Amino acid sequence: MKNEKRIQRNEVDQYVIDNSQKTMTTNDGVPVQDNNNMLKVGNRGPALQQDHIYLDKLMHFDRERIPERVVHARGSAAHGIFEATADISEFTTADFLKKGKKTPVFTRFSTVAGFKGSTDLARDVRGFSVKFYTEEGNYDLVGNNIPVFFIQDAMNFPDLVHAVKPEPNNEMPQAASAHNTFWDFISLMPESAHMSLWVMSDRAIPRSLRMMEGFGVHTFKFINQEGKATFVKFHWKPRLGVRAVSWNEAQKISGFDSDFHRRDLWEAIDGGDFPQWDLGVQLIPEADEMKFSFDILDPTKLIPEELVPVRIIGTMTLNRNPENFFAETEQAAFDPGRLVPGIDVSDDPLLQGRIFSYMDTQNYRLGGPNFHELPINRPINGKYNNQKDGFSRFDIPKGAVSYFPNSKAEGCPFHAKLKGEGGYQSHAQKIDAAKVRARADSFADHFTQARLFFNSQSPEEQEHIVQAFSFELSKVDDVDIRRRELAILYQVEKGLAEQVGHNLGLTPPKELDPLTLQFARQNHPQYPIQPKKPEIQKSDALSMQIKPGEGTLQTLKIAFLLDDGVSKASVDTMRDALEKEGAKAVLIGSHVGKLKFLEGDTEDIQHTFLTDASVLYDAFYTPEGDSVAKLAANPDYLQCINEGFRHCKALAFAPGAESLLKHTLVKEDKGVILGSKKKLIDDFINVVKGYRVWEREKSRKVQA
Ligand code: HDE
Repeated sequence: MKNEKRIQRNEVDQYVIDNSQKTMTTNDGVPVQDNNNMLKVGNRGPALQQDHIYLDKLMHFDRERIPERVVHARGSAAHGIFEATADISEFTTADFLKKGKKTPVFTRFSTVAGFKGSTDLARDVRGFSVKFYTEEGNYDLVGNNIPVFFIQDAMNFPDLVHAVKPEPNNEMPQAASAHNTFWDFISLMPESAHMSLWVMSDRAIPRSLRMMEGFGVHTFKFINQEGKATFVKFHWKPRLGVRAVSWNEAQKISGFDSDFHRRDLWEAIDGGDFPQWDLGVQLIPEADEMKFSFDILDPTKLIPEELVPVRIIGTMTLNRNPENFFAETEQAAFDPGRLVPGIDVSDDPLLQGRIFSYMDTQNYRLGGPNFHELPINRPINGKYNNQKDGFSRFDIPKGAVSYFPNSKAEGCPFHAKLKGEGGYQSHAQKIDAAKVRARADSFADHFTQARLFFNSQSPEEQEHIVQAFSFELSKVDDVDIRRRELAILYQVEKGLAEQVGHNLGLTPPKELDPLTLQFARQNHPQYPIQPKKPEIQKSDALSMQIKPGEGTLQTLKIAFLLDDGVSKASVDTMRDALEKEGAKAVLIGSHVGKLKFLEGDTEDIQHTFLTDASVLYDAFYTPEGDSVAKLAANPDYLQCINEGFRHCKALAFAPGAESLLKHTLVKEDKGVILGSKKKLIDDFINVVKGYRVWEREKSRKVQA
């Protein structure tokens, strides 16, 4: 059934190797007769150096690791298809964006700071890279799940990364920004204020990779048939909505399942629940380049959707897991400079700097200039040029001619236009300026959009931001750094600085720290520069709060907490209703294997209180039956309920299970669902549609 739903493989997959029914061979294809014993002198004797079969195996093993990505090392990916759904030919000639066109894609999500084996639930930005295998060559949209960035100029990037990575003397902490060097850097760089608010929000701890937005971050350009440019910002909007977990949950998930996001993506695709995102664009005519109160080339700014609406132009569906993590996910080489006709870069100085770094890093990481020939990186339309040789050349170019122009190969390969094909053309932009190392004054307003972001959050979201700053800065042991960062927060929003200050036992300074000012003046000698009046004070699109009627149960995981003796009827009525809504009901008992129902029959279960924990689920249901007495004495059950309550999740109890409440710390509220059959089910579904009962935090005065 799930295979039927899969979309056909693309050409890249002709390289997939299947060992089934094959005889084992060495890497040279020599059949191996004994894969257990080295060649030895006698059966107890020393080994022989002539053992080619052993050497072949170990030589390969010794080289099985390649350098991991300097940033974004931890990632998970999937294949899929992009379908263009709107006619935008007046703006771009990009072939894959022509209405109705379907293009294979490979999409990789990642955390930034942690090493390859680090936890998925680190507080961090998530990478969102999409490789489109278009008929005009590969196009990579290498974005993040946050629409802005920490810095404005690529020159600062290695320093930012050195600051957030584990400290070089003791290599601590792993995959975490809550340490001295990160906040030392950030508190000296007021331009990172906006992004640091996003990273301290729950956007940095997504519920699932399938429930995140994606952003191209920079402004790019669309180029049309006449060579006319239109500025464009890219957005990916998840069909499942944007969801996050709470920080306390995130930390516990890291312990119970550090592959939580990777597993979730894999299992969803494997089970036929293909995640989808709509691709949206914000289009800005060239004439409007300077129209806004901020500079559209500044990557620390977003364009509020109220000023330029997002137009949906296509849909991406991820429908196939990789066959092999290393060959595909690890060897995938993304590059924001990899563009196709109809799309060009803008002058954003961060983007300009990225163009060099990605190509360079792939050359190093993948061992030379032929990484394009790895199956996962190959363009589906083929590549034909005169480039030669280099490490690991897989293709075998034919003939004596590897230069251009030539007559001996009749001028082949041709220039695109000689054959009447489009070919890539850069935007013929006119520039008249001096070469300088400097930054535009239009990049000097660092706080207005940070304030816009904060003011656009719900009270609960704001509270989470306060808690996140408080957590991170409490882990910083240098009071000067704490104070410097508080001064930045004060510029963003007095109340935010005061609340964080309270948690740190400090009064936030009203003025930026002299050291921060000194650094800001390296870029803007007149800093602070009076900002322009912002167009808006609040933008709904920046909040993750679910609007009434917009929530869905699709693929949310609901734990049924039970034990032997549970009533099958009580399980099945709820399970059927939830599954109709697209949710996943998971039975959790005290042992794996056969669960015995009150009615006598059995069901195989996979999950237990030993292997699982409340943080791995979105909501809880306790059915009735003889199991209830057992659960009352089960500390893992009680902890599950208490934690579910703390993390603002919905908790439903069948009428015969309500007595369990008195053993827990739960206080009844709209998320504690009791009642008889239909009402119980309807109320439960309604509350879970809202995802979390965040209001509970306020009423209990306890952080989730
Ligand atoms: Fe990256 N970035 N980056 N970055 N980045 C890399 O490329 C770099 C930036 C992003 O799934 C590296 O292949 C510089 C912004 C993603 O494989 C490296 C600058 C955004 C990924 C690199 C930036 C990103 C990377 C490391 C500042 C959001 C993972 C390994 C000028 C728009 C791609 C690699 C994947 C990876 C450099 C800033 C997103 C070193 C110099 C802004 C999603 O080349």
